[in-house]
Formats: sequence, C-alpha cells, structure tokens
Amino acid sequence: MNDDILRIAIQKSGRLSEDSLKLIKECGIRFDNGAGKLKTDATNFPAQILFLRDDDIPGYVEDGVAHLGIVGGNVSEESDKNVDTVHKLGFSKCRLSIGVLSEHQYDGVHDLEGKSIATTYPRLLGKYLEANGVKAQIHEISGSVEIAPSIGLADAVCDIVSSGSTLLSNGLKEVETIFRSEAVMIASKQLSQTQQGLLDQLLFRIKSVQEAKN
Ligand code: PRT
Ligand code: ZN
Repeated sequence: MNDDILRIAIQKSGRLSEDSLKLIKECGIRFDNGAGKLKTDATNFPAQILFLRDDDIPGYVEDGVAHLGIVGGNVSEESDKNVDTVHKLGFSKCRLSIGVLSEHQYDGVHDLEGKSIATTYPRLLGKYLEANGVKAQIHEISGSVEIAPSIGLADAVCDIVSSGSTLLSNGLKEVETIFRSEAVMIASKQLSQTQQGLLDQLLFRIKSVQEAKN
C-alpha cells in the first residue's frame, strides 16, 4: 500500500454526502466524481476519495484501509472503533433522543425502568441507561424505529432527531437527549509520517474554510 497518499472515506449517498464533498472541494482538492464511482484520485493533492456506506467507515479507518473518514459522531461513537476524532465539521447536526408515546406521562429517566426501548443505537443507549442506573430492555432493530411503540413492539424509542417531525407524526414526544451529534473527521491511528503531514495540511485548510464562514 502507498504510504504517501491519504485515502479519505466519505458517505456514498445520504445525508452526509453533499456536505462532505463540498468541504473537500472547498479545501481546494480537485477530483472527478463521476456518478457511480466507488473511488477517485485527487488531481492536485496526494489523496484518494472512497465512497462507502457510513456504517462501514469507522471499521475501514480502524483497519487503516482508509486513513481518514467523515461520519456522524453518532455512528463513530456507536461503532466503538479504535480511531481518533480529529475535527468536528459543523454539519449534519442532530441528536440521539428517547421518545415515548405522547399520551404517556413522563416524569424523568426512572420512568424507563423495566420498559423496552427500540433503537439502532444499542451501545450508546446502554451506556446512557447504565449511567442513570436504569434497567430497561434494549430492543435492537435495524430501521423504522419510530413505528415501534404504536404497533406494540416497544414502550419507547431511541433514535436520531433533527426537526422532530418524525417523532411527532408517529405520535411520540421527545423526553431525553442522550447524545448531540455533528459530522466529524476520524483518522486512523496508523498514519505514516507523510500521511500525518498531509492530514495537518488538510486540517489547516478545513479550519481556514470554517473561519471564513464565521
Ligand atoms: O446508506 P448509509 O448507511 O450510508 O446511510 P444511512 O441511511 O445510515 O444514513 P443517513 O444518510 O440517513 O444519515 C447519515 C447521518 O446524518 C446520520 O448518521 C446522522 O449523523 C446525520 N443526520 C442528521 C441524520 C438526521 N439528521 C436525521 N434526521 N440521520 C438520520 N435522520 C433521520 C432519523 O433517523 C429519523 O428517522 O431522520 C428522521 C428524523 O428527522 P426529523 O427531522 O423528522 O426529526
Ligand atoms: Zn448507515
């Protein structure tokens, strides 16, 4: 493997894709991102861009297959991979919250004791419950979490919230925020000296782009 280039993994298609590509371009890095490509070489910086599913990015970065990745802090924290979070990127802000049926009375986290909570974030939810001394059943499902209470699959949900309209339209109210998230840049712990130098250059450019916007 070439130790002298930075392989940067970004989400192929989803909520992070556009802003991730925009950031890289604003840093002055040029590349051809023809539709459907899974990787592309930068033309004016020693970098290659890989287009992946967001959930796969922390693992690739831990393994050193990618040297850098852009993912939601929620995905990175939930994955528990051994990577460094090197910079917060300020886009794709959202929160991981617990919601219960609107008609249910809720007086605090202890109301969750003995309840079942549907989520795709079992690790972050488990840590939160443990920190609050609450024993609840974590029901891991892979999608459409918000529908779980209304069909009797669980008493509560723990999912990503942005505007709150998905919770509302499923008859739920947000009762606890357990994690505040935004897109982050993660880095492998196995960078060569050249790659570390390239990362420093990239971070300098990212910070300049961010400062120019403030
Ligand atoms: O295909 P791939 O696996 O790569 O993508 P994905 O479908 O897993 O992820 P994607 O593209 O949906 O989201 C990528 C990242 O965007 C997430 O990991 C978060 O960090 C961030 N993000 C920001 C969000 C939202 N806002 C968001 N609103 N991710 C998901 N949602 C969903 C949420 O799950 C819920 O269903 O939107 C709904 C809630 O939105 P509101 O506005 O109704 O509250
Ligand atoms: Zn995903």
